[in-house]
Amino acid sequence: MPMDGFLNHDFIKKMTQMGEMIKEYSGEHAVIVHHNDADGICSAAILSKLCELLDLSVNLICIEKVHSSIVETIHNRYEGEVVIYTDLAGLAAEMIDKVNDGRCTVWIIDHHPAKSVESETVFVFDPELFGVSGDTFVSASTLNYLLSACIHEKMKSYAYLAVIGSVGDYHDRSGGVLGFDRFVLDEAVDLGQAKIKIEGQKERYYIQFFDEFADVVAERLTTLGVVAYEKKGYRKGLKACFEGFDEETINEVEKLKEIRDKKFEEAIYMLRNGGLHIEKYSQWFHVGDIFSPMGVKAVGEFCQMIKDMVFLKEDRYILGFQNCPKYVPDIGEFEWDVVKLSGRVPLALEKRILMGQAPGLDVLIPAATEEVGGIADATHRIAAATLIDRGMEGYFIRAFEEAAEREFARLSKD
Ligand SMILES: [Mn+2]
Repeated sequence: MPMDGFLNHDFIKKMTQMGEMIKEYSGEHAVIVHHNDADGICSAAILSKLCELLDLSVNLICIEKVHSSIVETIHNRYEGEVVIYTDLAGLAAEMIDKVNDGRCTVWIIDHHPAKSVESETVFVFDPELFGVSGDTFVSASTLNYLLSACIHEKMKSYAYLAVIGSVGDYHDRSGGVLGFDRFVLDEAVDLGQAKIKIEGQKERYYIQFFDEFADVVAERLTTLGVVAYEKKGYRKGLKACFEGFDEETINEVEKLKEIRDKKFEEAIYMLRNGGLHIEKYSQWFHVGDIFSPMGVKAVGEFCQMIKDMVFLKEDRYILGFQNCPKYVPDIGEFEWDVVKLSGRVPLALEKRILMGQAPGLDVLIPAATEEVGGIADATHRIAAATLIDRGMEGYFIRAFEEAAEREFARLSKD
């Protein structure tokens, strides 16, 4: 099926325009700022390959969250060049434009809910701006793959990376990947890069290049990127995208998983012993530094893991805070005092959100974040994250509760 088969022509048109813009870029160097999970790593791998084919040398910067001081440092260091943000920053275009102040050309290629910006230098390419759910139908890897493949024919060899990114973001949660992710999966199958296997009620995608299933590869990449974030584990993940995994790396992943599991057990113990605070709409906790040296995506993974455990209330939003380390491996030390917040929902509440009976985290978290002057960045309906200043946690919870009160009242009126 050609891509024209998809209904959203504006989206396809924008992709072609964006492709033209990238092809015509006359610089010699590009900076790729990417997220540290499987989707972010695969996105960076796809884009760096494209840059290589376009004769652009590349600097890769892996960050966990977009923050104005990180943006400031990057744009200072690479003034006059092109900075590509991927698998993050969709909602941060305005802040980036302000900090950038015309210094760099900025391309934001993201699939999280986004806000576009009127700017001469900052361009946002995000399916959410066209009414296509980036949470369900397009991973950042799929987006980068489609864009890259329309710029350079050789990029078709990397369709398998898009499949891994989609699975990494759980876009197969309904039993198989859908929409644009599906389109790319079909392409990978046609090109002999992937095979679809049905196990029970669910599809699994066998990736020829890795001689392994996409979910297994995605978990390895995310583990390297998150648990070994401080040690730049994502670099090993990026390398594996083109060279495969050697035995040493596979063993390292196993050790990292043990570290993660132990830390998570400690946190569960803490929650079961008074660490969980119950509000009217939410249940929340603060892990402080106990997940260190894991990156702050750990608190999101932790929320995901515990969300249906019996000690949690099944009708309340789960909110977890983790202190952000001051050290960003690819950039250096930062003078900031911020906490990461991750939100998830138990299954019963998830169903109500998806049926439109309860507000999603994509509404509540940005609303509460704005109240405390933070930056909501990656927010989906049933999974979301944000950064706020340390010390504002209590205010955030209050703002979240108020937003929930308001939104539930609105929904019951409709
Ligand atoms: Mn993603």
